[in-house]
Amino acid sequence: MFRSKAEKKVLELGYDPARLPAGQYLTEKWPVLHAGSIPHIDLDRWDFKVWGEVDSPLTLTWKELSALPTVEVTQDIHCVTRWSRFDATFTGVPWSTIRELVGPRPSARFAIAHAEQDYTANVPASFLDLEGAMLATHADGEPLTLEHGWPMRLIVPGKYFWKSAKWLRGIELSATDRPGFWERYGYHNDADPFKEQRYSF
Ligand SMILES: Nc1nc2c(c(=O)[nH]1)N[C@H]1C(S)=C(S)[C@@H](COP(=O)(O)O)O[C@H]1N2
Ligand SMILES: [Mo]
Repeated sequence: MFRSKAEKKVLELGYDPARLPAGQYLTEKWPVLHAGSIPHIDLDRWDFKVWGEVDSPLTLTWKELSALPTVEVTQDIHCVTRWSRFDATFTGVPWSTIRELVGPRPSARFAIAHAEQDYTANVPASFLDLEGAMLATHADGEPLTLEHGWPMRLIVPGKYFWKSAKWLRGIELSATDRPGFWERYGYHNDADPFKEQRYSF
C-alpha cells in the first residue's frame, strides 16, 4: 500500500495513521500561528462575556472564571496550514458549565467566538457541545503561554485549529451565522479536517 512520507512518520512514531487527516503532516513541536500581534492583557481588567440568544447573559472576571470547575482533555489538533499535533492536553472550563449558566435559547444555533483585537471565529453552536469543547487556560499541564493564547483560548475539538480562538474574551450565541476572521477570507465554514474542509471555494 502506498504511504506518504507524512504517514510513514506517523507510523514510525507508533501512532495510528488514521489519526492524520489527508494533506497534513505530524509535528512534535507546537507551532505558533496567528494574524496580527500578541495582545497585551491586564488580568485585573480582563473579563469574559457570553451574550446573544441566551436567557442569562454572563460576565465573568478572571477570578470568577478561575473558580469554575475544570476538565482535562487530550486531543489532536490540526492547522489548515497542514501541521497536526497529536495528544495535546488542554485544561479548562467545559462549555457545558457555561451553557448551564447562560441557558441558550432554542434560537441559539450559531456561536461566534470573540477574541482580543477583533479576531472572531464562527461555529454551529452544536460544535461546542462536543466532548473536549472548553475555555482552556492550560496546555500540557502548564498555564497557556502568551503566544498560545494566555490567559484563555477556546478549544473546538476535531476542527481545523483556526476555530479555536486564542485570547478569547467572549462567546456570542446567535440565531444567524456570521463568518469570522478567516471565514471571511474564504476558509470553510465547518472546518472538518477529515473532510479536508479547508476553503469554501
Ligand atoms: N485570536 C486569535 N486566535 C487564533 C488565531 C488568530 O489569528 N487570532 N489563529 C488561529 C489559527 S489559524 C491557528 S492554527 C491556531 C494556532 O494556535 P497556536 O498558535 O496555539 O498553535 O490559533 C487560532 N486562533
Ligand atoms: Mo491555522
